Amino acid sequence: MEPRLKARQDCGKCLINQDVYERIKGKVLTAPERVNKRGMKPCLFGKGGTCCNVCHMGPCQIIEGVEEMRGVCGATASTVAARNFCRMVAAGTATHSDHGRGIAEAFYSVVHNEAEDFEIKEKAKLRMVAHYLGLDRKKPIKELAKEVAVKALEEFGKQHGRLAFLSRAPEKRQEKWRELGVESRGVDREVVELIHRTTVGVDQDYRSLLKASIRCALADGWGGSMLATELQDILFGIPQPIKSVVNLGVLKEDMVNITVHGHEPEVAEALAIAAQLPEMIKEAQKVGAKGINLAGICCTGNEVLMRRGIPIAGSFVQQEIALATGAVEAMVVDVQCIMQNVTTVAEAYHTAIITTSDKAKIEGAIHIAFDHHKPIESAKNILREAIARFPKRDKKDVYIPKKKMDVVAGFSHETILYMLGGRFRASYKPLNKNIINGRILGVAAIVGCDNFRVKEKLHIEIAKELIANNVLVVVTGCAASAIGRDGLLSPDALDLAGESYREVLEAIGCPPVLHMGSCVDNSRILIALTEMVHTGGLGDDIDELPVVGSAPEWMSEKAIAIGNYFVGSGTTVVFGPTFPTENSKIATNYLREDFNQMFGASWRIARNASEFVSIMIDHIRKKRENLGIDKPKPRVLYDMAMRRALGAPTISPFHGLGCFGPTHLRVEPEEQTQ
Ligand code: XCC
Repeated sequence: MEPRLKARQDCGKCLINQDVYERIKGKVLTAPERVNKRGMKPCLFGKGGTCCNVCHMGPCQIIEGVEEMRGVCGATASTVAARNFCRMVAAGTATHSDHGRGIAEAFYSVVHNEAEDFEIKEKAKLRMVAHYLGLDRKKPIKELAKEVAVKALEEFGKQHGRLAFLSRAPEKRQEKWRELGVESRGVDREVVELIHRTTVGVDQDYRSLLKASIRCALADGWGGSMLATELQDILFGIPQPIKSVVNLGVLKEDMVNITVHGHEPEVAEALAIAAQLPEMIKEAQKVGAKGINLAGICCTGNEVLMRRGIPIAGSFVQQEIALATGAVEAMVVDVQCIMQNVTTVAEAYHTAIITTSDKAKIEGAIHIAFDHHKPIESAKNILREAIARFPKRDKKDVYIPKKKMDVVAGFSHETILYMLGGRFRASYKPLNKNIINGRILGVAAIVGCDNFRVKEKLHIEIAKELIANNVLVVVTGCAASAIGRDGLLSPDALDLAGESYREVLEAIGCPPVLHMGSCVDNSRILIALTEMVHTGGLGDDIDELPVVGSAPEWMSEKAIAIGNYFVGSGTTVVFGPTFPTENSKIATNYLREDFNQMFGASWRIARNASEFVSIMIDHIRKKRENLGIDKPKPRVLYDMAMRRALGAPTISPFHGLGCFGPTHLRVEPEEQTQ
């Protein structure tokens, strides 16, 4: 193995755009300063999961093993830690799933001709989704789309049975879920039930609580998130590799700069269309700007980067300093991960913070409700507000750092299929083959947030070391932006890959780290893993694959929901540097050992980059050993029949659309276009 990279001593987050931070110091308090100036460290009970505040006899601080330090009601540390963990899973599931419901509602309006401007872009994908929703995929597109809209919305409120997309998982995994009784019913039902279990005097067995958390989390990964991703793809297009740029240097001095921030792509898609309209460009020119420049923040940014190549100005930790460039006319936000402080920072400049969702208003912001029946009209209103701010920009205040980095994004699981297998034989076969022959050691995901409290640049250090060790790395969320800033999403980073991995990459021509999208797009990874299982040679279930996940700087509850659905689906995940059940060894051990018994995957904790990489690589090696592919294989000599078999892959009707699984259906060519 290559030597491990040394951990940095300085604060990675402050160094990202130190020059901009210096300029607002003393003017406005920002998050990195608050971390230092708050005067107290995070509460140890709260951080480790043993502060109980589900009733008002407390909050009770619990110490495991100390009788007097159980809750007033007698709640143990393991129960309280498990409850708090469950609440995070429920919140994360609710968040992704309400995003999914929002897009399902928009989809419903579009296909029922109640909305202008958007239309179905991916008909073949619509048919695939229809099939998994239990519909007759051969119906005419317009009729089918209406049925898909209704069915998709019903998935949220379903009371019985199981979520439709669970049937996309490998057969063995589905059996496991059935046996363990963790098949999710409706998304809403799982969230409500899990919250119910955690209230005073309900479920008081950490084992029962933690097992229930899987049922809820699966409703996120294979439910709300997957529906969000699939419906977004159908409406806005399946991402394909696309070049772009990341970091604050994407802002333009001579243009009206608008950052789109949050998670749902609908508003940003409409803004992207409206910003190109000659009438809007003229309006911008009238106030002295050359045009309108859109740039993304957080996952809304990832959504429009993946599909349109719109540059990313910043990740979660850069949202305040994007405003502190003094060059942003408006920050348009939808939902999630928007720090309340953005309005305070914006007040120091000419910038408008524009909220667009009735679910997410911020004191001090302007609210322009986005009407998904009239997306472009709504977008124009937003653009006009931004354009009106341009003349108020104070040139003395403007400082746009030069730093930006080229990236290639847009690696949907469909793209990976084509990329590896070629246009006519799209398949995961080459990936599996390269894993089996050892050129690729395994696959690792680095996902989730970046975090002001984490000093190291963990994402980058972990990614560098993994690719140097021939591990294929996929990324999503703010981790992807962070890794992009350091150049690892560019084919120019090939030199950093281990020799055998580099050979594979050179043949395909892609970067060593693949950007697979936003937070909800982690569901793309579930499908890619399922494809690897179906392709063969790496076991019959996801837990047999030499793959591992990580969220090295997680901060949002959503990350816990994501981690939990990966574990429930058979992928071990490594989180850190802190973990929300740590104060209860019993609960934490259950997540590691007992979950491993049940799901073939566990939650692991790492404190620094080196620990992350050790756990991840050891895990991949262990899986390789179990599969018997840890040693170089003797050459197998093929006879004619075997060669013929190699040349006759099973072509799925949903060729290139992912997750066609073991059921090989026939689709007539005209079905693709009707
Ligand atoms: Fe939020 Fe998705 Fe985390 Fe970034 S990564 S800080 S959740 S935007 Ni999902």
